[in-house]
Amino acid sequence: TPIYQEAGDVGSRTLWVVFVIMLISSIAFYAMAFRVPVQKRLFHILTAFITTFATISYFAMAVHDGVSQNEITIKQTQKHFPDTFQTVYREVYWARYVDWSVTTPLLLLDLCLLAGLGGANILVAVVADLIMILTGLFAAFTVEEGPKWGWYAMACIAYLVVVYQLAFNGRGVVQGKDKKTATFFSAIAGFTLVLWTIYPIIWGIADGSRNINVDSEIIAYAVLDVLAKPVFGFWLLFTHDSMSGTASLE
Ligand code: RET
Repeated sequence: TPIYQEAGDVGSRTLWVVFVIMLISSIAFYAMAFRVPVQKRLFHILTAFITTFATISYFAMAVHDGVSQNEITIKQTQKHFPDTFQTVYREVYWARYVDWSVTTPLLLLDLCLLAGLGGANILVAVVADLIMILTGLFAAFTVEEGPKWGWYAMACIAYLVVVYQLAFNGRGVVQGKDKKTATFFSAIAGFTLVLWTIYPIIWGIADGSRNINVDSEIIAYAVLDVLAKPVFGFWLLFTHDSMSGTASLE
């Protein structure tokens, strides 16, 4: 008999709660965008788009679109007995990867523009980020252990490129701006890097090695997503609005 690993009540309710948080944040960000002068609006619009995509993807997951079943066959070898095979069906929330492939580049754009990074560096960060999400998607759907961790390793290397762009190039170039912007960049980019690093860890113990159940996986990503999008967004926009001079973050 196959084993089904799927969301229970707690998981489904969590998806709806995050859907509402993303929706309310999006409305708030669009409202804030209207209130600032047009020269300051770029960060507001980017940030509002990020939570808009998250709203859509959480809706998709909550109504159970954007979810598929991965069929995994596990060979159980026992002494003196013939090999037995156990089939596991685990839910894969692929809507996350659609969301991440759009929103993580937009989040990076927020940070790169704040730092004042040049076009080439922005492009490298964004493309490395896309490679990270796409190879992560392959990792999620490949059921063979070898290729799965191969894809995962590729995604991690791409992630290191993103970290390098923010932590080294971003920090370097923001030093040339006013002190307030430099301090703020260090804080919010540091917050981002810590949060982002937890995603591959969760992935490894949830999707990767199936050591935690689907409900725990949903809750872990829910907490991270709320911190990485709405909390990040409010922090960025309130700070941006309070900074004197419209050009300070452009
Ligand atoms: C995967 C698995 C493969 C290895 C790595 C990953 C990194 C994912 C990241 C996701 C960030 C998502 C954010 C969402 C916002 O709400 C794809 C999990 C490195 C960094 C910030």
